[in-house]
Amino acid sequence: MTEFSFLLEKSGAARAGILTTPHAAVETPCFMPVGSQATVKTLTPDEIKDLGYQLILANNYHLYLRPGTDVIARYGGVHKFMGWDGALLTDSGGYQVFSLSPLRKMSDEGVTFRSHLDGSEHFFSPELAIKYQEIFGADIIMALDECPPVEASREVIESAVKRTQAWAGRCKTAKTRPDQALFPIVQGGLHADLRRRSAEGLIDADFPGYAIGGLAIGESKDQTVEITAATSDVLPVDKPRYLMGVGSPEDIVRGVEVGIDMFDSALPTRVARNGALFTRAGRIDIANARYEGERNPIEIDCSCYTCCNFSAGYIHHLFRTKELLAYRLATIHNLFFMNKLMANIRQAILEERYADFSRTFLSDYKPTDE
Ligand code: PRF
Ligand code: ZN
Repeated sequence: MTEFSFLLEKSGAARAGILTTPHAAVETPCFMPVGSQATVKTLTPDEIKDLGYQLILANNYHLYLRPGTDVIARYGGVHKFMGWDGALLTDSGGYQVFSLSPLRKMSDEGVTFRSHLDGSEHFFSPELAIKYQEIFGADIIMALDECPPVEASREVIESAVKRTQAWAGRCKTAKTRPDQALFPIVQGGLHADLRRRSAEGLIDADFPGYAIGGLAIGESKDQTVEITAATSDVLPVDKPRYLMGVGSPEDIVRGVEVGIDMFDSALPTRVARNGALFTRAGRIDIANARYEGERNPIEIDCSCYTCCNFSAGYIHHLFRTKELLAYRLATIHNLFFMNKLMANIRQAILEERYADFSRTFLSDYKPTDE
């Protein structure tokens, strides 16, 4: 597959590279904004590009249920449907079936689930997850996996590892499009030995990149980092590593430290719509009374559209009055912050001062402002 490649510019614990896909070349470590329903909430594709993003994420589960594969097929895929010409990754839906469906039944064949929208019954097999993702046409597609809750027994997690590996093989066999890269997903809960076994089994089947799933689902942040490190350690050096569903600025800085190249999370855009804005000193709550009448921007030296044009007091007013512009301006600021963070991370790696960067960032950044 010549349309897909990963060039490592700097390798060590923290890595910097360039991920080339049919629609765009992406500098790593990268953060992917989430657009589950074929829209990064409140922004246009032009705005996402202007913020510096070349790769975004959509979801097989959401798009399969609504508007459905037939509708998207009529447009020739998600890119044309949503007017996005950059790179796109779709998640397989395995995780969403677990987190959103009110009812599901797993077997080796696949998973039967009920729609969270209307209760209708549906079935995903590895083969169908690939079939739908081929219709959607993302640059990177994900294998169907089983993601048990963190507190599940070792037996349940061991069986999920086996099933996830068998399903990755079936996804690879089912795949027909040469212009899409398929990533399998490492599971194994908080058991370092199961993580290693899961990774090694997938590596034997040789994929163009590997994802780490089943984390950031309720365990402590130290556990997330520890298991990510143990998994990352056994993954091939020359392939991209994607930590699914992570996340926050502080989690990304720690993930990069243990060798992760790609991240996605709805958190920066979701918390923005609740008035939680990222700054170097941590998250602020713009609805707090302390911002009433504030004439400075959210962050004095931020060069995002929001900070260049509006005061923190004005954004505070928009949130207090629930004006729609509030959600757009807050999303723009947080996504600008995330992109700037990734650029700073990358530069620090290239200049071989990532340990310093990480220490300084984590000591300055307070996850919440109270
Ligand atoms: N599997 C899939 N998608 C995911 C996860 C997973 O385990 C997670 C867990 N953090 C987020 N998104 N397929
Ligand atoms: Zn800003």
